[in-house]
Amino acid sequence: MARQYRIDDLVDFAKYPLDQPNSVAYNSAVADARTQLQDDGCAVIKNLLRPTAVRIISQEIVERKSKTHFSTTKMNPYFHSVKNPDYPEHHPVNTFIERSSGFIPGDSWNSSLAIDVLFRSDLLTNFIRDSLETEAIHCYADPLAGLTANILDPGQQFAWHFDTNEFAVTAMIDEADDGGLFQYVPMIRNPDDEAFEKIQHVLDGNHETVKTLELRAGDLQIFRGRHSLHRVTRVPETSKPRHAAIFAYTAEPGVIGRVERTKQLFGRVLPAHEEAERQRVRTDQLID
Ligand SMILES: O=C(O)CCC(=O)C(=O)O
Ligand SMILES: [Fe+2]
Repeated sequence: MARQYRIDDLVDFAKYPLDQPNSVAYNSAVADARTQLQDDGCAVIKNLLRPTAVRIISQEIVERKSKTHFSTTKMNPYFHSVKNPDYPEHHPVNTFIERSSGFIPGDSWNSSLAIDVLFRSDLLTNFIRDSLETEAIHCYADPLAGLTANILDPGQQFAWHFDTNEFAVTAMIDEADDGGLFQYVPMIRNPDDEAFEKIQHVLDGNHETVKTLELRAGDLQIFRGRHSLHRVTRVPETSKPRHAAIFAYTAEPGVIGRVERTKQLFGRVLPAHEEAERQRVRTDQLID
């Protein structure tokens, strides 16, 4: 399908010259993002999107809202909903919290849409890569989980969890009037330490280590969600819905999500998921 939008229709290049990586403005934006990411695995790029881009993407999301897969379940931070007798009762693996939000899946979009142009833009990906100080990043190859919109309708929340992909980028499109806040605990675990005690402390409601973001429509958030426990707080019944575009990237190319989690998030799997289960590409041994 023909592309209607160019990346500079969507991102204000006067403010963020993604096409001029040697410019002072580009380098100062990258330096700022790097500092934020080094400090706590999360960076907010304020007003990256033009207001018109926010309006266009909001409409793209609203038009596809009926495709949202809502799966109201109680889940642990690893997206499991069934008790595991190998672990104690009072343990993150056996602590289940409501997740009532939903995703519009990756196969709802097409290349004519602004949301897709943004996700697949090499210029934006380069900026994210430079901010993360990494060699290369790749659009998450999962056909459902790569490009999604996270939907929190009034009354809904997204429970504490870890992501399976190394990095995620969120473009806030429609913020809630109240609530619907992104909260996280920077780098609470690492590949050598599951940090179950620290995680349980947060799940028990102790929030000294919790940070809260003030994301506004048009802001971009770069987040290392594999190691930082995070959630979106409940959107009150009185608020308008919260819509965020979620761009998932991986350090390695060709990563596809697990069958079980894909079913839970999207209610179905595609042949690519079954195939990937057989030939798994993973970069760590964390429980999920
Ligand atoms: O909507 C957000 O801000 C983040 C959602 C999230 O954590 C996720 O999709 O894994
Ligand atoms: Fe997440």
